[in-house]
Amino acid sequence: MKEFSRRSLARRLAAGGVAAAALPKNASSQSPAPKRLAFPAGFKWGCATASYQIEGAVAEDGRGPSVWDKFSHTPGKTHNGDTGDVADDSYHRYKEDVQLLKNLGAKVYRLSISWSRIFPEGTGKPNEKGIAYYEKVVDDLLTNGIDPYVTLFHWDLPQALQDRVGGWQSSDTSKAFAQYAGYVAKRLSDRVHHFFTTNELVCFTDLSYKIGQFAPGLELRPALVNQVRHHGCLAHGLGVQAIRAAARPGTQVGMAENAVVCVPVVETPPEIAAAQKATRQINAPFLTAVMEGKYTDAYLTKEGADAPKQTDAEMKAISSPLDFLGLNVYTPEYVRSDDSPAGFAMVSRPVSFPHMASNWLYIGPEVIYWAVRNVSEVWKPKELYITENGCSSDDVLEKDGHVYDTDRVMYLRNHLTQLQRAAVEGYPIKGYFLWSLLDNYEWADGYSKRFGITYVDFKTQKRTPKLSSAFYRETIASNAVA
Ligand code: GBH
Repeated sequence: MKEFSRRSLARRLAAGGVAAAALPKNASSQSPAPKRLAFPAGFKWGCATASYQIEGAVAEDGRGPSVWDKFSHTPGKTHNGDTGDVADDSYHRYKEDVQLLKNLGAKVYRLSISWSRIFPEGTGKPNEKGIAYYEKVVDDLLTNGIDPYVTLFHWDLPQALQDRVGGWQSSDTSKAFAQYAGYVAKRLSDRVHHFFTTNELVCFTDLSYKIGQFAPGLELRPALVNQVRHHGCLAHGLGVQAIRAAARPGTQVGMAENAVVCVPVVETPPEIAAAQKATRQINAPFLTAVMEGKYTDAYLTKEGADAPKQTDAEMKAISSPLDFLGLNVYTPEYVRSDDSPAGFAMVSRPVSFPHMASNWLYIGPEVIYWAVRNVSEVWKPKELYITENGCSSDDVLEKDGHVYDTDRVMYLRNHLTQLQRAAVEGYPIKGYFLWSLLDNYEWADGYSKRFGITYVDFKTQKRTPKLSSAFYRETIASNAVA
């Protein structure tokens, strides 16, 4: 495996780098490393992936189809008609991928489980081969000193549930999720100590049932969409209860949410207050409901007759106390104070606002500081993790065998600098999962967008750690921003 070693990278930079050239004549040829911004001792560094994006092996060992199999095989739905049929073939190459993590020095790894490997029909009889696969992966991680963090639902809903009950249009799917979550917790909680219920409520509800950009690709009317959102929240809540009931004592439960991150346009008390008001309002159908056990009056009033139908028992389940909260953080939304009753206004982005290779991925590194701080101050969660952060880049595998993804390093370095700021200010941030370990199947964008710190040649499945891997390894080794 060709990769940057800590020493050879240093040599390369010293030989040809600007720093060496700028040194006074009598200085040593090795310029000292800048003082690094340190993270608290024991900070958990890792990477994240998701089952459909990396596994492939879609028809193996009894796996049932998911909505993404059907959607990606429907002409016109994904870039170039790309599917996750093979993806990174991690189903067969997981040992190699665990070694990539080990070489990074990762302490933790966030992986997701494919529901339809465990319950091919969504409910009913579990498939022993499905659970056996994840037992193998988890055991290999543990053997290599890496603590697995397991996401139970990263969008690959069993197609059988879509066909039988309309997927997230029915609370039967929320109940089916709880059964599945409880079953996995029972089977794996002897070796997995952290579970996430759902990944990004807005993506498998709004993007999937309102905008139709993600599987199953529906465009429902507002009342139905609000009900879908509610069923997503309910799946999370019933899932928390089912995991607690089935898992060994001490098992920690949380969720991974991409709450809209409201960044104050200027860091002054009135603007910060506006951003925090916005945080509650903008996330009303999702994280606010989970943290507060009710939909905000503003949300219910705005939706009127289209508001979700709900019961007290459901809202109680939805707001089950969590051991930790995971935040997937990518892009800022800027907020300012104003004199409206809401007390805030969203600020639109100038056309010139910079973004990464994905058009939506606007770069505002302070987003990660404000994600942690707003959520901490508004809801006071016990513990926080960044469950995803990272970016796409138009990576090129150079003739020398390396990928110099300097833009990704820039993105990561600046986000980690802002995360360190939150950590030293004392917010309860415990760890960081970089998205992603590998280039992978980027949903509707297919293979056109690479998010990995490891380059994957999708023809040969050859893995090549990029420059950003060397950056991340150095960061992990020093527990400080490299
Ligand atoms: C996360 O979603 C996912 O959890 C992960 O699976 C994914 O690979 C990763 O981020 C990178 O995308 O095309 O303008 O309509 C992040 C949330 C939702 C952001 C879909 C981009 C499409 C915006 N994503 N959204 S647009």
